[in-house]
Amino acid sequence: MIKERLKELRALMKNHGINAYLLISTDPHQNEYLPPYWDRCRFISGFTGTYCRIIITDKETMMWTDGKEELKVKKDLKKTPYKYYVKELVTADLRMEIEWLAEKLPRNSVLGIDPQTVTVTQMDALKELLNNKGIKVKYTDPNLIDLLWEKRPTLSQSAIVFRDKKYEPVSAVEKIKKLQKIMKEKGTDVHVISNLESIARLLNVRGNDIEYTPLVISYLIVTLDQVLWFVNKKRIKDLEHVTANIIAFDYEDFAKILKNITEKRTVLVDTNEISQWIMNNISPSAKIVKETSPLITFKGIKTEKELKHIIHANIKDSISLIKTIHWIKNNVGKKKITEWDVAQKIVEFKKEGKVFIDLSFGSTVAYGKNAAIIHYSAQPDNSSVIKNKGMLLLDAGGNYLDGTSDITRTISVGETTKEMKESYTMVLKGHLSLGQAKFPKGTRGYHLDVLARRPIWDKGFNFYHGTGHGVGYCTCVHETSGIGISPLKVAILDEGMVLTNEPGYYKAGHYGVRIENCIYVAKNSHLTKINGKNTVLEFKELTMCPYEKTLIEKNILTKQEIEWINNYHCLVFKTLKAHIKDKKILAWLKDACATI
Ligand SMILES: [Mn+2]
Repeated sequence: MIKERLKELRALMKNHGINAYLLISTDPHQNEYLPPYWDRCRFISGFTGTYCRIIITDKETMMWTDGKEELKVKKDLKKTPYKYYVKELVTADLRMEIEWLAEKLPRNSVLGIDPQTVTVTQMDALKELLNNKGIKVKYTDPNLIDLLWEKRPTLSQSAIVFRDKKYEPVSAVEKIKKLQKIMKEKGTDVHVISNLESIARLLNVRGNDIEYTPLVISYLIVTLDQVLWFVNKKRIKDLEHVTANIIAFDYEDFAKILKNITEKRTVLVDTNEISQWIMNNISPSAKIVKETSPLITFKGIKTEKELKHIIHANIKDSISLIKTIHWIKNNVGKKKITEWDVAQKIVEFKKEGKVFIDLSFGSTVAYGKNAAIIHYSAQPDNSSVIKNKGMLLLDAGGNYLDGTSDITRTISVGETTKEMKESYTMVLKGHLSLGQAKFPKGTRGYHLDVLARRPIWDKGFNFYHGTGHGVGYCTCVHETSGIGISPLKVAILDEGMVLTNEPGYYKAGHYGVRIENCIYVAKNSHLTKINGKNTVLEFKELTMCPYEKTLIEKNILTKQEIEWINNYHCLVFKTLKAHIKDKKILAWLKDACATI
């Protein structure tokens, strides 16, 4: 089937005068997780993972993916003509892909690209790379895959939810006014928005258009006196909500109206967010102002009231994981439990939490050597039996009306080796060192990355994923605000930001350890100033789940680290005590949180 599709695509390429076609696993909104409607990479390759880039030439088919997809890519591409490469570090540019392409094609060849799947920033870099290699670009609109895709899935038709005041104390009207004021100050009069998380947070709307991500597929154009929302109008049950000069248009009308409304206007665009296709559809008479969207800050910084909800959502989510761990510890070795069974239990316990919507991503339940595969996901027909020996890694999160969460715990399910304990303790040291950091205002995510990595580097190891990512508010588990802790995250950390702290260590073929808490940035309560001037910030814990005491090698911890662990465990028990009704679970938790 894949071979047939490739044959058809190559015929189309020939008709369009294209020598190679580039496919990127994203959509017109630059989503990380795609609705099936836009999963063109899966259609043309059979790849079921999330991240990939594909180049198809007349003779070859090549895919690039990242470490967390290694297992999937191996399995999915087995019976296809695809070759693949697993990247150690994922970057936004396409240097590696273009270098490969330049070796395969003579100069003056033409590369076809769907301009909806690249941001303006990516396209600028891509043009330069291609120019250096003498390769020309041809935009295809529509995407060539769409022309041969029969029985294509449809987009969500479900009703759009307008959020309750309880969760959104600041109304859409107020937020829009604030945005318009900023636009005016910047001397701009139109702002074009394609990022779905920005639209959801600005308009206080949610949907279920993408698995695990309660967003609404739409575009938004904000002018100084109007808001134009391009969305499937049939999905708005109660048009009353669409007030305050918000006018709803059909999604398909976006490009046409964009061209008209931007005529001779000054347009604010965030080139890291909007696609080249949007840029191509702005009136040529418009003056373009390229700047970070003010909505990045709107999203990234949670208000005090939002934080209160987020704290509550994280308590519920922590309890669900505690119940899962308690269930595993009570049943392992007594009856047959597979990774898949645990994944089902996770959902079951999360559903007990009030206003739970769905998981915030597909849970990872990885036993033994499977945990060395980052983001491994057990399948119903292919999942390991958990024996009462070694370690188990659990990474799961939920979306609740009052917040989004993400927790990882590595637990012991029986006898463990000294090496495992040392590895666990090494990761815990990194996790504690970052979590306990006090830093001056102005510090950026990448400044702090070394804190989590140092204890791991000291042992001659490293981990190939980010140390932390921003977490949304009933939106994306990987927030699109650019916040995070990794060498690539440059955003300045500020009060009210929610992110994760998740160092790890993976020994291929043996085991994996990751410890992850959701945290938020707050003013430090003791040190108020650095050098008598700057505000001091710190992280506060959102996740309330004990570390695995049986995996802690106390003799390689410092006195301070032991104190941090004891303080955290004390806080966990104090916070959760009133919320846990089951006496057995409460007794288990008390023990798990006892002083070491
Ligand atoms: Mn995470």
